[in-house]
Amino acid sequence: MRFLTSLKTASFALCLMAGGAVAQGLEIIGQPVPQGTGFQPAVTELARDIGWLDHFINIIIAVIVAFVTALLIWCIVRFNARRNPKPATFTHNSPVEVAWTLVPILILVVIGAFSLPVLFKQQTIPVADVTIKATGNQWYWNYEYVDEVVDPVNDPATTLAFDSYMIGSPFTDGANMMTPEVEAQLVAAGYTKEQFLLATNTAMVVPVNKTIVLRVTGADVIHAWAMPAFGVMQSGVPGRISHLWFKAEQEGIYFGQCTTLCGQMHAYMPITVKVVSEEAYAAWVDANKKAVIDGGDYVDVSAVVLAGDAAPLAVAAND
Ligand SMILES: [Cu+2]
Repeated sequence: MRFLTSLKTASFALCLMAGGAVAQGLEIIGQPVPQGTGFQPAVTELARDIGWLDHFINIIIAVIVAFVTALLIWCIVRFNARRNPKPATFTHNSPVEVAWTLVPILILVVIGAFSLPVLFKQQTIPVADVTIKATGNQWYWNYEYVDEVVDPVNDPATTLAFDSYMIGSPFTDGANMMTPEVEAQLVAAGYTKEQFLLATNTAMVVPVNKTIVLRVTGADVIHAWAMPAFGVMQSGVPGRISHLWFKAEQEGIYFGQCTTLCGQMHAYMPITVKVVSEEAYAAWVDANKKAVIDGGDYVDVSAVVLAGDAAPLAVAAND
C-alpha cells in the first residue's frame, strides 16, 4: 500500500461529454424514502437481527408504558384526597418493594439475553472473502482493497485504492448544494436528484453473498462508517484499526453516511456501496487495476456490467 490513492477519481466533465445518463444496471435498495418509518430493507443477517431486537424491545417498552400509565391513572382516581379525607399512615410494604426491584432486574436480564448474542455476532469477525480498508478523511472516504495488488510483477506494493467523494462536494466542483450542474452530474452517474447527499462519485463494490471484512480507521479525526441496510456501524479512530463485517444477500446500490460528527462538512461524506455478482466484481477489479496501470480514471461497475464483460446482473425485487 505504497500509494494510498492509486486511482484517480472519475472526471465528471468526461462523463458529461460522453452523453448523459449512464444506466446503472442495479436497483437502489438502501436509501431513505419519503414518509418512511422504521429501518431500511435488511439485506444481511446482522440487519435482520437488529430489526428483530428492535421490535422485541419495543414490545417490552409498550407493555411497561401501558402498565405504568394504568397504575398512575388508578392511583389518581382511587387514592385522591377527595376520596380519602383521612389518609393512611403506613410507609412500607416489603412484598411490593421486593417486586419493583426484582421485576425490572428480570426484564433487563431477558433483554440482555437476546441482545448480547446479536452484539457478539457483529463483533466476532469471520474469515474474509474480501478485505477492504476504509479510511475516513475530512470529508471523504478512501477505500483500499488490501489483497488486490495492481501489478504483482512490476510493483507488488501498490494495491487497488481510490477516494470517494459526495457528488456535489467541492471536490466535484459543487458547494454541497443542489444546482443544475450537480443534478447533471448525478444523472450522468446514473442517479437522480433524489440521491443528492447520498451518492458518491466512486462506490465501494463488493460481491454478493461473500463475507466482507472492513478495516475502519480515520486519517485526521474520528469518523464512522455506517450502512443501515447491512446493520453495521464502526468508528474510524486515527491510529487504530477497527473491524466490521457483513455478507450482503441482495445485489443493488446501498447508501450510508459518516455517523460521527467529524467537522464542518460531516454531512457531506456519504457512503455508496454497490453489491454485484461475483463475475461483475472480478471484472470491476480487473478493469480498475488496468486503469491504474494505464493511468486512467476509476471505472464504475455499471460500465463493466453494461459492456458485457460480466454475466448480466439479476436485479432482485425491492420489498
Ligand atoms: Cu463525519
